[in-house]
Amino acid sequence: MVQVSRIKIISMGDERVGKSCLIKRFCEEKFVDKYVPTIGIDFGVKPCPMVGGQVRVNFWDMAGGSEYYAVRSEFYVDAQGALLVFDVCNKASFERLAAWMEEARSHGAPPGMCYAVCGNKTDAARRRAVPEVEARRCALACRTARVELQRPSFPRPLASHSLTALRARGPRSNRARVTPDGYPDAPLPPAASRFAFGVGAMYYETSAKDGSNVGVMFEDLFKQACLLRAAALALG
Ligand SMILES: Nc1nc2c(ncn2[C@@H]2O[C@H](COP(=O)(O)OP(=O)(O)OP(=O)(O)O)[C@@H](O)[C@H]2O)c(=O)[nH]1
Ligand SMILES: [Mg+2]
Repeated sequence: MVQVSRIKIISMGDERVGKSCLIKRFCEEKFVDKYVPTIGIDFGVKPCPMVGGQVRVNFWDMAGGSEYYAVRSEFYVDAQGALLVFDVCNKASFERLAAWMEEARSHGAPPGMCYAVCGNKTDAARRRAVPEVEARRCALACRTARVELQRPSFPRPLASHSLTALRARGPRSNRARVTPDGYPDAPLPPAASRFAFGVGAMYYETSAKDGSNVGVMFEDLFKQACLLRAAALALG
């Protein structure tokens, strides 16, 4: 496979959902309670060890406020991966996920860009307004929308964990109804769901405050982003 030396990761989602805190947690293992809004875009670099060598991860952390719509428009192009974040205590931020995907599409995000949909602030369980099951269903819809945007000219093999999960689920007739990461009763035809799992959009319940699932979410996203970049480099 072509060696990937750098990937571009962007953050998407309404203001205050915790995009900057997730990145800070991953890069610096820190959490700050005080809200410091991102002004426009913040840029950061983190070298990350990956199979095959070190990869330079370029983070473009976008401000979520609607007043930054025009500023954000330039940063979708050439991204391989996106954190698509909502606050599990803020239903409106959840309901705007589809609008964020549409913004990405209309501003030139690559159709195959990988999404890690994050339901953030799970530490605040008592204030939770979006049940996990509902969030997982919506994330699956994001996946499906993304798959429909793609021309499957270079379909990728299923991720190994997806294959294991599909095998473990038993008879073929049930396979499209339960996703590898536990989506219930996904109303997808097998071909679409197989392709969706193969391209690797995922849902994670995260907390930038206590660190839950932050590392695994970024690692999975980087792996998918590296595959996408390698495919793009191979195709010239
Ligand atoms: N309880 C809790 N609070 C969080 C968590 N993540 C972020 N916050 C708080 O939520 C507020 C907003 O966090 P940010 O990371 O600045 O949000 P953002 O999405 O980057 O916001 P913009 O830059 O305005 O788009 C801050 O007060 C954080 O301390 C979390 O996992 N749990
Ligand atoms: Mg921010």
